[in-house]
Amino acid sequence: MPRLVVVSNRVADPRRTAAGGLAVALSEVLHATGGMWFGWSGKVIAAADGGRPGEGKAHRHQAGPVKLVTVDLSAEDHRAYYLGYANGVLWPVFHYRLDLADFDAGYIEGYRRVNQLFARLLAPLLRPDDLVWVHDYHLMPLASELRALGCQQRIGFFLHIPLPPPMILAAIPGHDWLVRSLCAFDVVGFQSETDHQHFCGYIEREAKAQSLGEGRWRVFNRTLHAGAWPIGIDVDELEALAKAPEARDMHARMQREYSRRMLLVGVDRLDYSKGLPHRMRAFRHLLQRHPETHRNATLVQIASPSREDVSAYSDILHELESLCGSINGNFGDLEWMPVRYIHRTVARPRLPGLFRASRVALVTPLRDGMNLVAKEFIVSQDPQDPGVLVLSRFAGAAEQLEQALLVNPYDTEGTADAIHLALQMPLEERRARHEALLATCKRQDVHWWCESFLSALRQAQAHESGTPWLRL
Ligand code: GDG
Repeated sequence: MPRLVVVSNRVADPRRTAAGGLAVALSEVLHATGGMWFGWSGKVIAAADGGRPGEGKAHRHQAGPVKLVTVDLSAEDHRAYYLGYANGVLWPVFHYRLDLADFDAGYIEGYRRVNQLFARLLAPLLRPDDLVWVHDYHLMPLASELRALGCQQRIGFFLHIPLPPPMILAAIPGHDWLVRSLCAFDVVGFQSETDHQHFCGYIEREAKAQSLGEGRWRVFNRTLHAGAWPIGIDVDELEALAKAPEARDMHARMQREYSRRMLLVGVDRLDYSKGLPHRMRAFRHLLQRHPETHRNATLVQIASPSREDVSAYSDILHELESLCGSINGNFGDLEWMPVRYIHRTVARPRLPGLFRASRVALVTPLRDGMNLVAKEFIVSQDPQDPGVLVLSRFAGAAEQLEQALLVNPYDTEGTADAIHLALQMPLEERRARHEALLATCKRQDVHWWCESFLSALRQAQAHESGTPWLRL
Protein backbone atom coordinates (compact mmCIF):
# COMPACT_ATOMS: atom_id res chain seq x y z
CA MET A 1 0.00 0.00 0.00
CA PRO A 2 1.50 3.41 -0.93
CA ARG A 3 2.28 5.85 1.87
CA LEU A 4 -0.42 8.44 2.60
CA VAL A 5 0.64 12.06 2.99
CA VAL A 6 -2.09 14.34 4.35
CA VAL A 7 -1.76 18.09 3.97
CA SER A 8 -4.13 20.47 5.73
CA ASN A 9 -4.00 23.95 7.20
CA ARG A 10 -3.80 22.57 10.74
CA VAL A 11 -2.30 19.27 11.80
CA ALA A 12 -4.06 17.18 14.44
CA ASP A 13 -2.06 14.80 16.58
CA PRO A 14 -3.76 11.49 15.71
CA ARG A 15 -2.84 10.08 19.14
CA ARG A 16 -5.40 12.40 20.71
CA THR A 17 -8.88 10.97 20.16
CA ALA A 18 -10.41 14.35 21.12
CA ALA A 19 -9.22 15.47 17.70
CA GLY A 20 -12.53 14.15 16.29
CA GLY A 21 -13.81 11.98 13.46
CA LEU A 22 -11.69 13.25 10.58
CA ALA A 23 -8.44 12.88 12.52
CA VAL A 24 -9.49 9.42 13.68
CA ALA A 25 -10.33 8.27 10.15
CA LEU A 26 -7.16 9.68 8.63
CA SER A 27 -5.03 8.38 11.45
CA GLU A 28 -6.04 4.78 10.65
CA VAL A 29 -4.67 5.04 7.11
CA LEU A 30 -1.72 7.13 8.27
CA HIS A 31 -0.85 4.45 10.80
CA ALA A 32 -1.30 1.58 8.36
CA THR A 33 0.98 3.18 5.76
CA GLY A 34 3.50 4.85 8.11
CA GLY A 35 2.26 8.14 6.70
CA MET A 36 2.93 11.81 7.16
CA TRP A 37 0.73 14.79 8.10
CA PHE A 38 1.94 18.21 6.99
CA GLY A 39 0.56 21.69 7.81
CA TRP A 40 0.74 24.91 9.78
CA SER A 41 1.79 24.54 13.43
CA GLY A 42 -0.68 27.21 14.60
CA LYS A 43 2.26 29.41 15.68
CA VAL A 44 2.71 32.94 14.37
CA ILE A 45 6.16 34.55 14.46
CA ALA A 46 6.20 38.35 14.75
CA ALA A 47 8.54 40.33 12.49
CA ALA A 48 10.46 41.45 15.58
CA ASP A 49 11.15 37.79 16.38
CA GLY A 50 12.42 37.06 12.90
CA GLY A 51 9.17 36.03 11.13
CA ARG A 52 9.64 36.87 7.43
CA PRO A 53 6.96 36.54 4.71
CA GLY A 54 7.33 33.38 2.63
CA GLU A 55 9.89 31.87 4.97
CA GLY A 56 9.64 29.11 7.52
CA LYS A 57 11.20 25.85 8.64
CA ALA A 58 9.67 22.39 8.84
CA HIS A 59 9.51 20.94 12.37
CA ARG A 60 9.31 17.17 12.51
CA HIS A 61 7.76 15.08 15.27
CA GLN A 62 7.13 11.38 15.37
CA ALA A 63 3.70 10.26 16.63
CA GLY A 64 4.07 6.47 16.71
CA PRO A 65 4.49 5.36 13.10
CA VAL A 66 3.13 8.69 11.80
CA LYS A 67 5.37 11.64 11.01
CA LEU A 68 3.97 15.09 11.82
CA VAL A 69 5.59 17.98 9.99
CA THR A 70 4.58 21.52 10.91
CA VAL A 71 5.55 24.98 9.74
CA ASP A 72 5.31 28.26 11.70
CA LEU A 73 3.98 31.29 9.78
CA SER A 74 5.25 34.84 9.88
CA ALA A 75 2.75 37.41 11.17
CA GLU A 76 2.48 38.93 7.67
CA ASP A 77 1.75 35.54 6.04
CA HIS A 78 -0.79 34.69 8.75
CA ARG A 79 -2.57 38.01 8.14
CA ALA A 80 -2.68 37.69 4.35
CA TYR A 81 -3.05 33.92 3.85
CA TYR A 82 -5.18 32.83 6.80
CA LEU A 83 -7.14 35.86 8.00
CA GLY A 84 -7.16 37.68 4.66
CA TYR A 85 -7.55 35.33 1.73
CA ALA A 86 -8.73 32.04 3.24
CA ASN A 87 -11.16 33.44 5.81
CA GLY A 88 -11.82 36.93 4.45
CA VAL A 89 -12.35 35.99 0.77
CA LEU A 90 -12.76 32.26 0.13
CA TRP A 91 -14.87 31.38 3.19
CA PRO A 92 -17.52 34.11 2.63
CA VAL A 93 -17.67 33.76 -1.18
CA PHE A 94 -17.84 29.96 -1.08
CA HIS A 95 -20.74 30.38 1.39
CA TYR A 96 -22.43 32.73 -1.13
CA ARG A 97 -21.67 35.84 0.97
CA LEU A 98 -20.11 38.23 -1.53
CA ASP A 99 -21.20 41.08 0.74
CA LEU A 100 -18.75 39.93 3.44
CA ALA A 101 -15.73 39.36 1.18
CA ASP A 102 -12.72 41.64 1.47
CA PHE A 103 -10.94 41.59 -1.89
CA ASP A 104 -7.79 43.37 -0.70
CA ALA A 105 -5.24 42.86 -3.45
CA GLY A 106 -2.42 41.95 -1.06
CA TYR A 107 -4.19 38.88 0.31
CA ILE A 108 -3.97 36.72 -2.81
CA GLU A 109 -0.20 37.19 -2.91
CA GLY A 110 0.10 36.10 0.72
CA TYR A 111 -2.10 33.08 -0.01
CA ARG A 112 0.08 32.08 -2.92
CA ARG A 113 3.26 32.74 -0.94
CA VAL A 114 2.25 30.34 1.83
CA ASN A 115 1.23 27.67 -0.69
CA GLN A 116 4.63 28.07 -2.35
CA LEU A 117 6.34 27.81 1.03
CA PHE A 118 4.43 24.63 1.86
CA ALA A 119 5.30 23.16 -1.56
CA ARG A 120 8.98 24.02 -1.15
CA LEU A 121 9.16 22.36 2.28
CA LEU A 122 7.01 19.38 1.36
CA ALA A 123 8.50 18.44 -2.03
CA PRO A 124 11.83 17.08 -0.71
CA LEU A 125 9.96 14.92 1.85
CA LEU A 126 7.86 13.12 -0.78
CA ARG A 127 8.60 9.65 -2.18
CA PRO A 128 7.75 8.86 -5.81
CA ASP A 129 4.83 6.52 -5.05
CA ASP A 130 3.23 8.57 -2.22
CA LEU A 131 -0.48 9.35 -2.32
CA VAL A 132 -0.86 13.00 -1.34
CA TRP A 133 -4.27 14.13 0.00
CA VAL A 134 -4.71 17.89 0.38
CA HIS A 135 -7.63 19.28 2.42
CA ASP A 136 -9.69 22.39 2.05
CA TYR A 137 -9.81 25.93 0.75
CA HIS A 138 -6.56 27.09 2.34
CA LEU A 139 -4.53 24.95 -0.03
CA MET A 140 -6.19 25.03 -3.46
CA PRO A 141 -2.99 26.03 -5.34
CA LEU A 142 -0.75 23.48 -3.58
CA ALA A 143 -0.72 20.84 -6.33
CA SER A 144 0.19 23.36 -9.03
CA GLU A 145 3.04 24.63 -6.86
CA LEU A 146 4.24 21.06 -6.26
CA ARG A 147 3.98 20.25 -9.99
CA ALA A 148 6.03 23.37 -10.76
CA LEU A 149 8.77 21.86 -8.58
CA GLY A 150 8.61 18.62 -10.56
CA CYS A 151 6.43 16.50 -8.25
CA GLN A 152 4.67 13.77 -10.19
CA GLN A 153 2.89 11.97 -7.37
CA ARG A 154 -0.85 11.33 -7.36
CA ILE A 155 -2.35 14.32 -5.55
CA GLY A 156 -5.99 14.58 -4.46
CA PHE A 157 -7.97 17.48 -3.04
CA PHE A 158 -11.11 17.55 -0.91
CA LEU A 159 -13.12 20.73 -0.39
CA HIS A 160 -14.88 20.65 3.00
CA ILE A 161 -16.95 23.78 2.31
CA PRO A 162 -19.46 24.41 -0.50
CA LEU A 163 -18.44 25.42 -4.02
CA PRO A 164 -20.78 28.19 -5.23
CA PRO A 165 -22.27 28.41 -8.75
CA PRO A 166 -19.90 29.65 -11.49
CA MET A 167 -21.33 33.18 -11.52
CA ILE A 168 -20.59 33.64 -7.81
CA LEU A 169 -17.16 32.03 -8.07
CA ALA A 170 -16.37 34.36 -10.96
CA ALA A 171 -16.76 37.37 -8.65
CA ILE A 172 -13.39 36.54 -7.06
CA PRO A 173 -10.57 38.44 -8.73
CA GLY A 174 -8.24 35.64 -9.82
CA HIS A 175 -10.98 32.97 -9.91
CA ASP A 176 -9.55 31.59 -13.17
CA TRP A 177 -6.16 31.10 -11.49
CA LEU A 178 -7.80 29.36 -8.54
CA VAL A 179 -9.75 26.89 -10.66
CA ARG A 180 -6.83 26.31 -12.99
CA SER A 181 -4.75 25.51 -9.92
CA LEU A 182 -7.35 22.98 -8.83
CA CYS A 183 -6.95 21.24 -12.17
CA ALA A 184 -3.35 20.33 -11.23
CA PHE A 185 -4.81 17.75 -8.82
CA ASP A 186 -5.59 14.25 -10.07
CA VAL A 187 -8.80 13.90 -8.05
CA VAL A 188 -10.96 16.78 -6.78
CA GLY A 189 -13.71 15.88 -4.30
CA PHE A 190 -16.75 17.81 -3.12
CA GLN A 191 -19.26 17.27 -0.32
CA SER A 192 -22.37 17.21 -2.49
CA GLU A 193 -23.55 16.61 -6.02
CA THR A 194 -24.64 20.28 -6.13
CA ASP A 195 -21.07 21.48 -5.47
CA HIS A 196 -19.68 18.94 -7.94
CA GLN A 197 -22.06 20.20 -10.63
CA HIS A 198 -20.98 23.80 -9.97
CA PHE A 199 -17.38 22.74 -10.59
CA CYS A 200 -18.27 20.88 -13.80
CA GLY A 201 -20.30 23.88 -15.02
CA TYR A 202 -17.36 26.18 -14.40
CA ILE A 203 -14.65 24.10 -16.09
CA GLU A 204 -16.87 23.33 -19.06
CA ARG A 205 -17.83 26.94 -19.64
CA GLU A 206 -14.68 28.83 -18.64
CA ALA A 207 -11.95 26.29 -19.41
CA LYS A 208 -13.57 24.35 -22.28
CA ALA A 209 -13.03 21.08 -20.39
CA GLN A 210 -14.00 17.92 -22.26
CA SER A 211 -15.93 15.23 -20.47
CA LEU A 212 -14.43 11.72 -20.72
CA GLY A 213 -17.35 10.21 -18.78
CA GLU A 214 -17.56 8.77 -15.26
CA GLY A 215 -16.38 12.01 -13.64
CA ARG A 216 -13.23 12.27 -15.75
CA TRP A 217 -12.31 15.43 -17.62
CA ARG A 218 -9.62 16.51 -20.03
CA VAL A 219 -8.68 20.04 -19.06
CA PHE A 220 -5.47 22.11 -19.34
CA ASN A 221 -3.76 19.11 -21.00
CA ARG A 222 -4.37 16.87 -18.02
CA THR A 223 -6.88 14.27 -16.93
CA LEU A 224 -8.86 15.03 -13.81
CA HIS A 225 -11.38 13.01 -11.84
CA ALA A 226 -14.03 15.12 -10.05
CA GLY A 227 -16.84 13.81 -7.89
CA ALA A 228 -18.96 14.06 -4.74
CA TRP A 229 -17.76 12.15 -1.67
CA PRO A 230 -20.02 13.24 1.21
CA ILE A 231 -18.07 13.14 4.46
CA GLY A 232 -19.48 10.99 7.25
CA ILE A 233 -18.87 10.67 10.97
CA ASP A 234 -17.11 8.02 12.98
CA VAL A 235 -20.23 6.14 14.08
CA ASP A 236 -18.34 3.64 16.24
CA GLU A 237 -16.48 6.41 18.07
CA LEU A 238 -19.71 8.29 18.74
CA GLU A 239 -21.56 5.18 19.90
CA ALA A 240 -18.71 4.46 22.30
CA LEU A 241 -18.79 8.06 23.56
CA ALA A 242 -22.56 7.80 24.06
CA LYS A 243 -22.06 4.82 26.38
CA ALA A 244 -19.28 6.47 28.42
CA PRO A 245 -20.00 8.02 31.87
CA GLU A 246 -19.80 11.69 30.73
CA ALA A 247 -22.54 11.26 28.12
CA ARG A 248 -24.74 9.18 30.43
CA ASP A 249 -24.33 11.69 33.22
CA MET A 250 -25.18 14.57 30.87
CA HIS A 251 -28.22 12.69 29.58
CA ALA A 252 -29.48 11.96 33.10
CA ARG A 253 -28.98 15.56 34.20
CA MET A 254 -30.74 17.04 31.20
CA GLN A 255 -33.63 14.59 31.56
CA ARG A 256 -34.03 15.52 35.24
CA GLU A 257 -33.87 19.21 34.56
CA TYR A 258 -36.21 19.12 31.57
CA SER A 259 -38.50 16.29 32.67
CA ARG A 260 -41.54 18.49 32.23
CA ARG A 261 -40.24 20.32 29.21
CA MET A 262 -39.29 19.64 25.65
CA LEU A 263 -35.68 20.28 24.86
CA LEU A 264 -34.48 21.62 21.51
CA VAL A 265 -30.77 21.72 20.77
CA GLY A 266 -28.39 23.58 18.48
CA VAL A 267 -24.61 23.02 18.46
CA ASP A 268 -22.56 25.15 16.11
CA ARG A 269 -19.35 27.04 15.76
CA LEU A 270 -20.32 30.70 16.03
CA ASP A 271 -20.14 31.44 12.32
CA TYR A 272 -22.36 33.54 10.06
CA SER A 273 -22.84 30.56 7.72
CA LYS A 274 -24.67 28.64 10.46
CA GLY A 275 -27.78 30.86 10.37
CA LEU A 276 -28.02 31.35 14.14
CA PRO A 277 -29.95 34.68 14.10
CA HIS A 278 -32.38 33.23 11.52
CA ARG A 279 -32.87 30.21 13.80
CA MET A 280 -33.58 32.45 16.81
CA ARG A 281 -36.13 34.42 14.81
CA ALA A 282 -37.87 31.17 13.81
CA PHE A 283 -37.91 30.04 17.44
CA ARG A 284 -39.33 33.42 18.50
CA HIS A 285 -42.02 33.04 15.83
CA LEU A 286 -42.89 29.61 17.24
CA LEU A 287 -43.30 31.11 20.72
CA GLN A 288 -45.47 33.91 19.32
CA ARG A 289 -47.72 31.62 17.31
CA HIS A 290 -48.01 28.72 19.73
CA PRO A 291 -48.61 29.81 23.32
CA GLU A 292 -48.74 26.16 24.41
CA THR A 293 -44.96 26.05 23.89
CA HIS A 294 -44.49 28.62 26.69
CA ARG A 295 -42.94 27.06 29.78
CA ASN A 296 -42.73 23.92 27.71
CA ALA A 297 -40.07 24.29 25.00
CA THR A 298 -36.47 25.24 25.82
CA LEU A 299 -33.78 25.75 23.23
CA VAL A 300 -30.21 25.02 24.35
CA GLN A 301 -27.94 26.74 21.86
CA ILE A 302 -24.22 26.07 22.09
CA ALA A 303 -22.27 28.51 19.94
CA SER A 304 -18.62 27.62 20.36
CA PRO A 305 -16.16 30.49 19.85
CA SER A 306 -14.53 30.52 16.43
CA ARG A 307 -12.15 32.79 14.46
CA GLU A 308 -12.62 35.68 16.84
CA ASP A 309 -9.82 37.54 15.10
CA VAL A 310 -11.93 37.89 11.90
CA SER A 311 -14.15 41.01 12.12
CA ALA A 312 -17.40 39.61 10.61
CA TYR A 313 -17.52 37.22 13.58
CA SER A 314 -17.95 39.91 16.25
CA ASP A 315 -21.04 41.27 14.39
CA ILE A 316 -22.74 37.88 14.45
CA LEU A 317 -21.89 37.48 18.15
CA HIS A 318 -23.61 40.76 19.04
CA GLU A 319 -26.64 40.05 16.89
CA LEU A 320 -27.10 36.63 18.46
CA GLU A 321 -26.65 37.87 22.03
CA SER A 322 -29.18 40.61 21.48
CA LEU A 323 -31.77 38.20 19.97
CA CYS A 324 -31.37 35.66 22.81
CA GLY A 325 -31.68 38.44 25.38
CA SER A 326 -34.84 39.85 23.83
CA ILE A 327 -36.51 36.42 23.49
CA ASN A 328 -35.80 35.62 27.14
CA GLY A 329 -36.88 39.10 28.22
CA ASN A 330 -40.16 38.97 26.28
CA PHE A 331 -41.21 35.38 26.90
CA GLY A 332 -39.33 34.11 29.98
CA ASP A 333 -40.52 34.19 33.56
CA LEU A 334 -39.10 33.28 36.95
CA GLU A 335 -39.43 29.57 36.28
CA TRP A 336 -38.60 29.32 32.59
CA MET A 337 -36.12 30.82 30.15
CA PRO A 338 -36.89 29.84 26.54
CA VAL A 339 -33.27 30.08 25.35
CA ARG A 340 -30.14 28.88 27.09
CA TYR A 341 -27.34 30.35 25.05
CA ILE A 342 -23.83 29.10 25.79
CA HIS A 343 -20.90 30.86 24.13
CA ARG A 344 -18.33 28.25 25.12
CA THR A 345 -17.00 24.96 23.82
CA VAL A 346 -18.68 21.99 25.50
CA ALA A 347 -16.47 18.94 26.09
CA ARG A 348 -16.98 16.45 23.25
CA PRO A 349 -17.79 13.45 25.51
CA ARG A 350 -20.84 15.34 26.81
CA LEU A 351 -22.39 16.07 23.40
CA PRO A 352 -24.02 12.65 22.73
CA GLY A 353 -25.84 12.86 26.09
CA LEU A 354 -27.15 16.32 25.25
CA PHE A 355 -28.26 15.17 21.79
CA ARG A 356 -30.00 12.10 23.20
CA ALA A 357 -31.94 14.13 25.77
CA SER A 358 -33.25 16.50 23.05
CA ARG A 359 -36.56 16.08 21.30
CA VAL A 360 -35.53 18.24 18.35
CA ALA A 361 -32.23 19.34 16.81
CA LEU A 362 -32.08 22.59 14.88
CA VAL A 363 -29.42 22.36 12.18
CA THR A 364 -30.31 25.30 10.00
CA PRO A 365 -27.23 26.77 8.29
CA LEU A 366 -27.70 29.28 5.49
CA ARG A 367 -25.06 27.30 3.62
CA ASP A 368 -22.85 24.42 4.78
CA GLY A 369 -20.51 22.02 3.01
CA MET A 370 -21.92 19.03 4.89
CA ASN A 371 -22.70 19.67 8.62
CA LEU A 372 -21.59 16.87 10.88
CA VAL A 373 -23.79 17.91 13.81
CA ALA A 374 -26.83 16.66 11.88
CA LYS A 375 -25.27 13.19 11.68
CA GLU A 376 -23.99 13.24 15.27
CA PHE A 377 -27.52 14.01 16.48
CA ILE A 378 -29.00 11.05 14.56
CA VAL A 379 -26.40 8.57 15.79
CA SER A 380 -26.82 9.70 19.42
CA GLN A 381 -30.58 9.00 19.55
CA ASP A 382 -32.39 6.20 21.35
CA PRO A 383 -33.90 4.26 18.40
CA GLN A 384 -36.95 3.40 20.53
CA ASP A 385 -37.74 7.06 21.26
CA PRO A 386 -35.72 9.18 18.85
CA GLY A 387 -35.69 12.95 18.46
CA VAL A 388 -36.40 14.78 15.19
CA LEU A 389 -33.87 16.52 12.97
CA VAL A 390 -34.89 19.89 11.49
CA LEU A 391 -32.34 20.41 8.73
CA SER A 392 -31.62 23.25 6.33
CA ARG A 393 -32.03 22.33 2.68
CA PHE A 394 -28.83 24.36 2.14
CA ALA A 395 -26.61 22.01 4.15
CA GLY A 396 -24.76 19.42 2.06
CA ALA A 397 -26.20 16.84 4.47
CA ALA A 398 -29.69 17.49 3.06
CA GLU A 399 -28.79 15.52 -0.10
CA GLN A 400 -28.32 12.40 2.03
CA LEU A 401 -30.63 12.99 5.00
CA GLU A 402 -33.87 13.42 3.11
CA GLN A 403 -36.01 11.91 5.91
CA ALA A 404 -35.20 14.91 8.12
CA LEU A 405 -37.66 17.81 8.19
CA LEU A 406 -36.04 19.96 5.51
CA VAL A 407 -36.48 23.72 5.85
CA ASN A 408 -35.52 26.95 4.15
CA PRO A 409 -33.85 28.90 6.99
CA TYR A 410 -34.61 32.24 5.29
CA ASP A 411 -38.32 31.45 5.69
CA THR A 412 -38.98 32.27 9.35
CA GLU A 413 -42.60 31.15 9.32
CA GLY A 414 -41.93 27.92 7.42
CA THR A 415 -39.08 27.02 9.76
CA ALA A 416 -41.23 27.75 12.82
CA ASP A 417 -43.96 25.49 11.37
CA ALA A 418 -41.43 22.68 10.87
CA ILE A 419 -40.19 23.04 14.46
CA HIS A 420 -43.79 22.85 15.65
CA LEU A 421 -44.35 19.73 13.55
CA ALA A 422 -41.18 18.20 14.99
CA LEU A 423 -42.30 18.84 18.57
CA GLN A 424 -45.64 17.17 17.85
CA MET A 425 -44.42 14.26 15.73
CA PRO A 426 -45.91 10.90 16.79
CA LEU A 427 -43.55 8.14 17.96
CA GLU A 428 -44.21 5.88 14.94
CA GLU A 429 -43.16 8.55 12.48
CA ARG A 430 -40.14 9.56 14.55
CA ARG A 431 -38.95 5.95 14.59
CA ALA A 432 -39.45 5.42 10.88
CA ARG A 433 -37.59 8.58 9.93
CA HIS A 434 -34.79 7.88 12.40
CA GLU A 435 -34.29 4.33 11.19
CA ALA A 436 -33.74 5.50 7.62
CA LEU A 437 -31.45 8.36 8.69
CA LEU A 438 -29.36 6.12 10.94
CA ALA A 439 -28.90 3.59 8.15
CA THR A 440 -27.50 6.34 5.90
CA CYS A 441 -25.12 7.62 8.61
CA LYS A 442 -23.85 4.09 9.18
CA ARG A 443 -23.54 3.15 5.51
CA GLN A 444 -21.66 6.31 4.55
CA ASP A 445 -19.55 6.88 7.64
CA VAL A 446 -16.16 8.58 7.75
CA HIS A 447 -14.30 5.34 6.97
CA TRP A 448 -16.41 4.83 3.84
CA TRP A 449 -15.63 8.42 2.83
CA CYS A 450 -11.92 8.03 3.41
CA GLU A 451 -11.69 4.69 1.64
CA SER A 452 -13.78 5.71 -1.37
CA PHE A 453 -11.85 8.93 -1.96
CA LEU A 454 -8.49 7.18 -1.59
CA SER A 455 -9.58 4.40 -3.89
CA ALA A 456 -10.30 7.01 -6.61
CA LEU A 457 -6.89 8.58 -5.94
CA ARG A 458 -5.11 5.21 -6.15
CA GLN A 459 -6.69 4.64 -9.55
CA ALA A 460 -5.55 8.00 -10.90
CA GLN A 461 -2.67 7.88 -13.34
CA ALA A 462 0.56 9.13 -11.82
CA HIS A 463 1.23 12.54 -13.36
CA GLU A 464 2.15 12.00 -17.01
CA SER A 465 5.89 12.58 -16.98
CA GLY A 466 6.11 13.73 -20.58
CA THR A 467 3.63 16.56 -20.07
CA PRO A 468 5.22 19.75 -18.84
CA TRP A 469 3.10 21.44 -16.19
CA LEU A 470 2.93 25.03 -17.25
CA ARG A 471 3.60 27.45 -14.45
CA LEU A 472 0.40 29.38 -13.79
C1 GDG B 1 -16.37 22.20 7.99
C2 GDG B 1 -17.54 22.53 7.05
C3 GDG B 1 -18.21 20.12 7.12
C4 GDG B 1 -19.26 22.23 17.59
N1 GDG B 1 -19.40 22.88 18.78
C5 GDG B 1 -18.74 22.13 19.69
C6 GDG B 1 -18.22 21.01 19.05
N2 GDG B 1 -18.55 21.11 17.76
C7 GDG B 1 -18.20 20.06 16.78
C8 GDG B 1 -19.41 19.35 16.24
C9 GDG B 1 -18.89 18.84 14.90
C10 GDG B 1 -17.89 19.92 14.50
O1 GDG B 1 -17.56 20.65 15.67
C11 GDG B 1 -18.50 20.92 13.52
O2 GDG B 1 -18.61 20.33 12.31
P1 GDG B 1 -19.54 20.94 11.17
O3 GDG B 1 -19.64 19.95 10.09
O4 GDG B 1 -20.86 21.29 11.74
O5 GDG B 1 -18.91 22.32 10.71
P2 GDG B 1 -17.49 23.08 10.42
O6 GDG B 1 -16.67 23.22 11.64
O7 GDG B 1 -17.92 24.37 9.80
O8 GDG B 1 -16.68 22.18 9.39
C12 GDG B 1 -18.69 21.56 7.27
C13 GDG B 1 -16.97 19.87 7.95
O9 GDG B 1 -15.96 20.84 7.68
C14 GDG B 1 -16.37 18.48 7.69
O10 GDG B 1 -16.07 18.30 6.35
O11 GDG B 1 -19.25 19.26 7.53
O12 GDG B 1 -19.73 21.82 6.35
O13 GDG B 1 -17.98 23.89 7.25
O14 GDG B 1 -18.19 17.65 15.05
O15 GDG B 1 -19.81 18.36 17.14
N3 GDG B 1 -17.50 20.06 19.67
C15 GDG B 1 -17.30 20.22 21.01
N4 GDG B 1 -17.80 21.29 21.69
C16 GDG B 1 -18.51 22.26 21.09
O16 GDG B 1 -18.95 23.21 21.75
N5 GDG B 1 -16.60 19.30 21.66
